[in-house]
Amino acid sequence: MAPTTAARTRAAFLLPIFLLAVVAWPGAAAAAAAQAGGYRVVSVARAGGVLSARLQLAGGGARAELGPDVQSLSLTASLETDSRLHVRITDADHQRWEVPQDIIPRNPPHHFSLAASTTNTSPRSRVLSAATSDLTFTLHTSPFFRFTVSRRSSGDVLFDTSPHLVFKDKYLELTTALPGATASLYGLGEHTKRTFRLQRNDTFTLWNADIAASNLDLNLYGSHPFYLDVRSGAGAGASHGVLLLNSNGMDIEYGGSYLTYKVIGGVLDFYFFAGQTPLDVVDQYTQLIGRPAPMPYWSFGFHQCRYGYKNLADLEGVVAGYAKARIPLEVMWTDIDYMDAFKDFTLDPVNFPAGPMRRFVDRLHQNGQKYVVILDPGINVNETYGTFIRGMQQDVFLKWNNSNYLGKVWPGYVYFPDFLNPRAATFWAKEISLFRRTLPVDGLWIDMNEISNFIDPPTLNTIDDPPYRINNSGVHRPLNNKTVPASAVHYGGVREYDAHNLYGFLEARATHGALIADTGRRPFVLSRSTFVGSGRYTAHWTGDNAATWDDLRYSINTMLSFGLFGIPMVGADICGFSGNTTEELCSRWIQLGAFYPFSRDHSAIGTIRRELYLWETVARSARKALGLRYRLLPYIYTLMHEAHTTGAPMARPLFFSYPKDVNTYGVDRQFLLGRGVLVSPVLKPGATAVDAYFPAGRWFNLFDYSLTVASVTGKRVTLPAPVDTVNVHVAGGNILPMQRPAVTTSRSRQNVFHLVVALGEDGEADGELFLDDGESPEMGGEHGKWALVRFTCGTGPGGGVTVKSHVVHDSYGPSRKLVVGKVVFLGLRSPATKGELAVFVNGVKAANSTTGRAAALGYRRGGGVAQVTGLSLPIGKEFELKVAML
Ligand code: MIG
Repeated sequence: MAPTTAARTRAAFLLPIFLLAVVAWPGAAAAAAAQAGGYRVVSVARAGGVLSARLQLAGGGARAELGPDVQSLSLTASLETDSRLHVRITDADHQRWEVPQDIIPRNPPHHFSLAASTTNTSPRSRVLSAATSDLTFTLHTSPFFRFTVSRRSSGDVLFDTSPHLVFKDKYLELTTALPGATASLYGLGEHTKRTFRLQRNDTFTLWNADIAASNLDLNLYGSHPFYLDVRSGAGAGASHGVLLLNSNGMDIEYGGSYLTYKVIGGVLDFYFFAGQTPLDVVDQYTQLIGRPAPMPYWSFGFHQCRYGYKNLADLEGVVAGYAKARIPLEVMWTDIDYMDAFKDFTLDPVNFPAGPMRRFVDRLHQNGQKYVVILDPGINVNETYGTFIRGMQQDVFLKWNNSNYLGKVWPGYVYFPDFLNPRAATFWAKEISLFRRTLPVDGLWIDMNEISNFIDPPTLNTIDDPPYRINNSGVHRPLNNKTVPASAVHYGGVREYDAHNLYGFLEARATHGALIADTGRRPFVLSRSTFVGSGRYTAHWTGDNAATWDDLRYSINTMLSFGLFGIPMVGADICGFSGNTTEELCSRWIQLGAFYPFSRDHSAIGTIRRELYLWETVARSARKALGLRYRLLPYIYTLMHEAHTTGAPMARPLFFSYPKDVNTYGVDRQFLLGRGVLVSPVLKPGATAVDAYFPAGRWFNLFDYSLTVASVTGKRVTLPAPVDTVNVHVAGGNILPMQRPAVTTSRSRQNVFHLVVALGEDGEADGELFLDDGESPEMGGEHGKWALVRFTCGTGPGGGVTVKSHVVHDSYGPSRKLVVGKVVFLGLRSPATKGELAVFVNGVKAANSTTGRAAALGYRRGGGVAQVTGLSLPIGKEFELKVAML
């Protein structure tokens, strides 16, 4: 891959540069450092909507021990859309590594879509702004170069760089001031953190590594140099996002009042997303990096995995165990145990023989269940192994010192496919296709793709060990630690040093493409390693957690972070991966894990088994929590569609729905599924109650429909949480499409729909339902067959309520056969007792007939629950259902 061309436009309108007295940079913590480095603006130009400047090193430069400074830099700033500002700083005279265009497609440096203009607000600055953009960019020219990004509507300064800019071949440093306590930051992964909101005085290292997620604060499997900044104070909730599009290793230091990027390569390529709601930010972010891949409907069922299943009989026993316990099992998985000597695309002839395995998978399929297996990237160096032979013939492996790089993983010595090489994707697809002829697996799990290596390659030069050592593994380990050498060379001469963090992305892309080509269906890929934009191809699990109460809690932080990163299909190993779980922990874990977007039980070899049917309380918790998950599947799947079209996370922090409520900014022991379903799990041993925060409004318990809270302000409430119980509430204002559950999703999909209408204080509610076959490659879109129905509910003057459906789109045949059979109203205003309700369907009073047997059931004082049953309202036909108070 050739790096993109550096910006070279020369000044069209040279401006005189006025050098004035030093004006102290507001970021006090780093201001003193301004003397140590910095650049002067030597020219500024505007061409169309793009502001360009040339910067010249001032003085002697900084931190000589990290190498010579780049003398001359070029900067471009452009408002690429109404909500996106792009600021790029690079070497003016030499090309440098940048994230390839085919990984994150983006505008050429001088493309612009907004008619932006520049103004001289003072002799010391130039402002780039556009009438339709809330973001403005200011280039400050004196005494040193720096820039600010502001929000026009509020005057808020969002990004405010220090004049201390360092730009060397292998070290870039830039600091921005932050307003301290009024900025709440989220993102910058992947790490296991104690809190979801980033804590000050912390360093975030990004360098993909096979480090167990049970380790706090270390660089883990993926790299996402993106943060969301939510401001409190006046105009609370105004949010913006910042991406540093850079694949090199880096440390990001967060000091509360500043953020410093220390990056060992690439360019300073910043994107600012204006928001200003958190949902706007992820929408704008995923517009750039790519929308999350649609996941097949079945992938929202429950998954069971383990490292250490012994043989086929073991797998069969697990499948039978779930059936017997009446706990839904959608997908059975197998870890590396199935392989012959851990070689990809082979089957252990003794324990997992091909014929019986094939019949096992066929039986799963007949039963509406699915099968997924693991793949590791390393291909065993073995002259009798077909995959290896073909890989050699096609010359697809990663190079080092002019031969294939020899690493070591489970199968022993391996070569790694170089997924930057287009031939590697072809090779990989062919192997997957061949393997699927033996065993028609439904999805693929790609592990160890950081790349994980059991040997530490030697450190030969300053590429393997650059002058600035990022805080790899928490102790500044060399880059090569437990991975392939940074001096390894990819296709096109690309150094592993630059592309290291992209490997998981590239393997996920190749695997996704392979599955689509081979099956013609919507792929399911689960990848451990990810980068910016991986959500286009893959789901993610949080890696090797431990069976501890802390890791149960931290799983929420990582899940919510991946929602911000555009990878909404995420979950943690339920019951804990390493160590021995306990009945109580496993019980609480399935209560939480039933609401992870990706819900899978997984465990490590040598630990005690933890399938959900093994303990009575775990089984009870599972039936209850997964029962609700399966009832909510139409809602969850609709969230997938929303994620795919707008980037909205499926599991969201509370502030996504309540950005004005600053009390939500630190909440990370609860989360929302979509807009209005609040999950408040127990995260402590021995607890039979849970302290939960409820933002203002009404909240109804989704298990018994009782009104738990109705408050005009946010409220902390202690909720009962007996051992088999998780608290899940719906906020007033939401209509949830639900369906009668079944043991598999293919069956639950055929069942009758229910609508739960949770009325807000204003007597209104709305919601939507997306439906398609759940497995076509496209979800929605121009050519797909799908239905989108919007539901609204309003309250009339007499207290009667009317639900209307509005068919937004319908090219999905079954939508006219699938029906709503029941509508449950929560929070009806005036007391209704049995016999006092009249139901009208499409204006006609529905008698006790098949079209509408009306009943007011389970009415409770304060709750106002009324249930209309016996309906048969086709999803694909508009309807109006009125419940009048007589
Ligand atoms: O070296 O395949 O994170 O889920 O069970 C360990 C065995 C390799 C790490 C994965 C884990 C998986 C395990 N793998």
